[in-house]
Amino acid sequence: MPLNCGIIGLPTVGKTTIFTALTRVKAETSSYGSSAKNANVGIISVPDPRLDRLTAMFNPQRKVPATVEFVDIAGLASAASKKEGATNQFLSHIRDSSVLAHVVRCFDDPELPHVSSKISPADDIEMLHLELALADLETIDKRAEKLQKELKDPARKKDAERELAAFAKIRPALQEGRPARSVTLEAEEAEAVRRSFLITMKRELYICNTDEAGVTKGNAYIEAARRAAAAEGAECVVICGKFEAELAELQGEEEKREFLSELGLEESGLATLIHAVYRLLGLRTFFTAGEDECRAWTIKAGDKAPAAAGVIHTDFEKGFIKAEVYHYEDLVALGSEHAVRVAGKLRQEGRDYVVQDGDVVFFKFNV
Ligand SMILES: Nc1nc2c(ncn2[C@@H]2O[C@H](COP(=O)(O)OP(=O)(O)OP(=O)(O)O)[C@@H](O)[C@H]2O)c(=O)[nH]1
Ligand SMILES: [Mg+2]
Repeated sequence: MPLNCGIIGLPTVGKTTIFTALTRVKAETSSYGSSAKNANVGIISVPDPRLDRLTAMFNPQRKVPATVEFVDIAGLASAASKKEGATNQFLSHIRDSSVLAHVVRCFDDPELPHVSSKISPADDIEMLHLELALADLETIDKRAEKLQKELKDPARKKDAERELAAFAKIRPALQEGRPARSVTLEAEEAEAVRRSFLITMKRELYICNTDEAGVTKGNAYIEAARRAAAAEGAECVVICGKFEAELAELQGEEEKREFLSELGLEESGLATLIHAVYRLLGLRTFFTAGEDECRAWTIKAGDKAPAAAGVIHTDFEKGFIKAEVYHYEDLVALGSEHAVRVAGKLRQEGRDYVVQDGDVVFFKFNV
């Protein structure tokens, strides 16, 4: 299952513009709230210079980067929350996301009215959070009824009690419009509450959609969004949707670099965003490299060798025997896989080995 990032935000803040720039999937932008429309889905390759280097060394038939799926979800205004169908659709797309990228409007454009009378990132963030918190409150209330019944079943009593204890702590936060993830829970409560799939438990990062001047010099809106993000310990990425859309149209790498450097940028907003998503989810990349294929794979920090093998194929995990591992840096330093072997940098690792970011791995398994 690919890592999935849901793009959320109020209407007409530039979600679809950013989505299209990132994924190059053509989607309809709007000048009005399009809350009834379906979500757009696009898969992007994770840019990774290490994979480029591996490909140059192994000269394989295929180069396969890691991927992230982006889902562009139509904006939800509080007015739209009264239209039940639109709200449910909006919420179900959010439920499917592994992480949320919350787009906040940080540009002025008199031609393009904002849902509120004025542009205020802090108020916008609060408005959307309130909607999500209300949805979770509803989930909690429904689930609590079910858990009351489970209390009578000795086999399920303990878990039900833990989940209800978590609800008791989470409910007051939600009532104030604060996300469930901001509440401190005991480890067992946190584990139990996972079963209710609360939206506001998902991690969130912010995308300030700004103009070209905003990207290079910043502005008061960005500062306000940054403060709101910092208050919850969240990351904040600054992107110019319009600029990224133009950048995505360019074909050659050279041309792109020039375009970026004209604005004094090193990396496109896309790369910045993906790296932020990776950090947020604690993701790591390992590689498989050979003559037929060089490929980047995504795992979670702390994943052990069998779990990493399972990302490639469930059979690899089931029949895991061992992993042959060396590090990308050693390969680059020594120049070839053969040299890595000779230098004794290729190790045999077992089930308990925690795969590291930048490991090049060959799995041995039997089925
Ligand atoms: N000036 C300016 N306009 C932008 C920028 N990004 C997007 N827009 C414009 O804002 C309008 C709305 O953009 P969309 O990308 O459709 O916004 P959205 O958030 O997907 O809107 P909904 O799906 O209706 O919620 C379009 O006319 C875009 O061209 C930007 O950075 N600067
Ligand atoms: Mg849109």
